Amino acid sequence: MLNSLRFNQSVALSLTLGTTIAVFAPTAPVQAINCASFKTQPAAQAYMEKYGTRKLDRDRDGIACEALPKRQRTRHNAIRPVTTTNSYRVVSVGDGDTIRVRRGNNPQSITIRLACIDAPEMRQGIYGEQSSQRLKQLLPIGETVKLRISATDRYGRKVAEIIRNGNHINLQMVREGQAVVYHQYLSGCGLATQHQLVQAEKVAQQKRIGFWQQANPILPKDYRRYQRQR
Ligand SMILES: [Ca+2]
Repeated sequence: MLNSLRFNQSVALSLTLGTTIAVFAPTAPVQAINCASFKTQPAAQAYMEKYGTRKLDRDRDGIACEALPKRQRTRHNAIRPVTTTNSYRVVSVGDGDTIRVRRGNNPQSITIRLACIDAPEMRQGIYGEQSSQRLKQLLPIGETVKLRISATDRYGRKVAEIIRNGNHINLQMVREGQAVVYHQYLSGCGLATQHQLVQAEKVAQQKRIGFWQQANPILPKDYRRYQRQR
């Protein structure tokens, strides 16, 4: 009787172990995901949008694996204008112009590129980290924000103006010299906001605050171009 019980326990244990292995084994490859796991940048982007894997975006600009080949630009991945204003919750902050948000109880978060502004790159001296830190203070995790989404960029990020408690965050970042105006993409914001952004940048430059403290500031877009040419 005792032996039979032991035998049954042993069978039950093996079955449990067998089941455990069968359940957990398939998840192992996910742990090893990195940029080498994808053939194209859009494929890596789609994976990151779904699972939020940080390893795919070490410079925290919301673009996964920028070194991977991009598919040819098609109507599908060109910038598409869409304008909606809705409430979202902050999930995380990347660099000074990128965040992730979630709408309602939707389990999937989306990447947002702040419209009309350009924050220093994370490798641009102390200014990239400072800008990211400031955006984290302005947009604490879990807070509700309103987004005016104006487009989807070619990396699949939503381009948006962000309002928290009536404060226009994109404009605030420019006021504090934590981001510069992205003049070539100014049309992503409402007309009144465009005017405010340009004025705010002039004042920040004159007062030499944040990024404008530098004797010879390199605009983030120029910094990225130099990096690409290296
Ligand atoms: Ca990136």
